[in-house]
Amino acid sequence: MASEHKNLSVFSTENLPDISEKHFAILVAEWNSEVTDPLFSGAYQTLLRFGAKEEFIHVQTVPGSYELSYGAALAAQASHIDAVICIGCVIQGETRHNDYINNAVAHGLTQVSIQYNKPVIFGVLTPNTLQQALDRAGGKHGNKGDEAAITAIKMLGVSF
Ligand code: RBF
Repeated sequence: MASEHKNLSVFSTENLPDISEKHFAILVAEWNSEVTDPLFSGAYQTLLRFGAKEEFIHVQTVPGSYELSYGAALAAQASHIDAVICIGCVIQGETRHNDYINNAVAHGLTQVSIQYNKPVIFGVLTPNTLQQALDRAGGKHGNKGDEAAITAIKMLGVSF
């Protein structure tokens, strides 16, 4: 998990499932786009790197992270979508808006995942500062977008 001392984008990529026929939705919040753009690029490139087809990656922006839940619900209810990756960045401000947004999105995405039985990945940064966010969006702590994509791929390999 996130740590100041570890590059988080070092992860195991052994035994990943074949995703060449899988369809992915990537939802990207427009707020803090200097952070969400590189997170998106990381997720997109990682899906391609591990075998996803470009034409099977469906990208949609939403205004802010709060809107990710609704976007995820629309994506997850689409029968051809296999996994949903949600990208956002909510930076702590002087008021408690970040708590409300973060809690709402975390619960919303969990609910969508369970309702539609599909992986819905929480690729939302919740930093105290913009610098902390940039450090995790292709900076010194790696790119959480890469990790979100790997998590989606791994979850497609989970079955009982
Ligand atoms: N959306 C984000 O994705 N990141 C933010 O840091 C963020 N900060 C916000 C701060 C305030 C005070 C408000 C009212 C909204 C903020 N939003 C942010 C937008 C939010 O996710 C959503 O788009 C709007 O609240 C409209 O539903």
